[in-house]
Amino acid sequence: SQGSFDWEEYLKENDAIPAPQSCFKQSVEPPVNEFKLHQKIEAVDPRNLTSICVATVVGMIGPRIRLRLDGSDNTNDFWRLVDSSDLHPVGYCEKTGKLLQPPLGFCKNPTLWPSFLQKTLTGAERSPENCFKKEPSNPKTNEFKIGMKLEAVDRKNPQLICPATVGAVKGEEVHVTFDGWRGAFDYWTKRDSRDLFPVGWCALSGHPLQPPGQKGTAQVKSKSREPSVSQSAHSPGNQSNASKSSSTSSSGPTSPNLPHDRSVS
Ligand code: MLY
Repeated sequence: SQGSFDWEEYLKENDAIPAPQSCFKQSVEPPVNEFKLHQKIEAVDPRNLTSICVATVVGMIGPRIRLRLDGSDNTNDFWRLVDSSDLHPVGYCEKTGKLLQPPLGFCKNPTLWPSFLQKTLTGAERSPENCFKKEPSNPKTNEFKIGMKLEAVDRKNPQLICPATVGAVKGEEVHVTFDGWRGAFDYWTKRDSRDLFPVGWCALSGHPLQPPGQKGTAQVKSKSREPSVSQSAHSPGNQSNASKSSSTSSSGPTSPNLPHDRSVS
């Protein structure tokens, strides 16, 4: 399905505008991915942000790498941009006087951590310094407006980046709604989240972009079954319930199919 989605056409059809680049904590030129599979790094444990752990690069897509914490199983894998400040070369903790920690849920007896650590690093390839790119600076002002389009990580399927719409803005947070999906994937996040990208970012960075879903895209011109639904009703609140109707033929994805421990950030 990659390449079958055309933003330009889609924006026209939906009479929508993209959120400006200046909204995002992303560099204008996506960073180059110089990591290699199986290399080891030090990374902030996503479930315990004060802790830095050894991690292995187990996958990559465009400028994003998939990480597995050494001593943890594959159910806690997570994705990071190569310019994430959560990533450091092996040796970072030692240099900065921090302790390398076992991951939350370390698979062995904690007393075995020191020997596990030594073993896991011995002979392993380490990502060189040049792989780690400088994190972009924070966007200064909140220019997100309801209805603006963007590309966003699907946090329930974090390998995916999808067309999305700003559903609401509240203080420093934005409500990200996924185009063509019924609300089960939507989330609130800080406006400077690394999971949000300007329209065109995937194309620029060589990352696949999912096409929008098929479920009644209550966008601008909805020949809607819900006549009173206006564009602003697409915004926050009880969207997932409001848009669920047993009489519709669309079978939106339901949470029981979804992993619960995958949310990134
Ligand atoms: N297999 C999943 C994929 C859902 C992806 C939704 N994203 C793109 C918003 C499902 O159909 O439930």
